[in-house]
Amino acid sequence: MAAEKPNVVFVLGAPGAGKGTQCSNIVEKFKYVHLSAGDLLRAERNEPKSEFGDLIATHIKEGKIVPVAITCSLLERAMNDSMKAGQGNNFVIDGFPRNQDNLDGWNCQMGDKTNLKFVLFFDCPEEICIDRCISRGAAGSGRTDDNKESLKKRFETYVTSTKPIIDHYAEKNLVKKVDGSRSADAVFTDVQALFSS
Ligand code: UP5
Ligand code: MG
Repeated sequence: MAAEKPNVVFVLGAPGAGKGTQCSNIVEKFKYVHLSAGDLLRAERNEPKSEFGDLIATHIKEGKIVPVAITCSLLERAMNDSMKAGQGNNFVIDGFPRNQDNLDGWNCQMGDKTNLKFVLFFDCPEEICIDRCISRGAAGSGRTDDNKESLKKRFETYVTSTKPIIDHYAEKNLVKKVDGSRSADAVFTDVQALFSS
């Protein structure tokens, strides 16, 4: 890890709330590297040599959260690779931490090595989120979890496991909440204001 601690913004919200879309916007406009925990897990799942491929595949399809040791190691490796490649040390970490196991694992492995700036939370009603993911699936996203059955489970997991983590950070005054139900451009106007301040 570099001498200067990397800055981290966690980006949380329900499935389909717009985390990935807005992280792409953030990277275009600000000096941030986007690390999507979900993308890293999907890449690891597709790696023929990975010992975790089957476990990750099942967890994603069932909307369950992969054990933190796997996710945290993927995130740490991606951060190190990115810093070695000279891409800077500001990271938006998308879709993590999403349960208590994630939070504890991150704090233990990465807490002292990173500087958590804030948590960006996209608040968006379930019906809108589900419509977005179903449309994305219908348009050929290829995601094994963009179907009604998986989405029901993803939402259950979000409500029971991830929302308490957002509440935990809110208690520490670390959450910046944005209404994610509007157009992507309108959402980004608010996001920009947060990153510019
Ligand atoms: N869209 C986006 N913004 C829009 C807007 N404002 N108006 C209209 N449409 C909008 O957007 C979703 C869709 O909506 C897209 O088609 C987009 O164009 C459109 P996106 O930006 O992708 O939303 P996002 O919140 O990123 O939705 P995503 O489906 O990626 O959320 P999830 O949190 O469910 O997915 P993730 O990839 O993070 O995780 C998938 C699974 O991996 C989890 O269920 C879990 O099994 C596993 N996982 C872990 O186990 N641990 C982790 O740490 C992370 C993931
Ligand atoms: Mg995403």
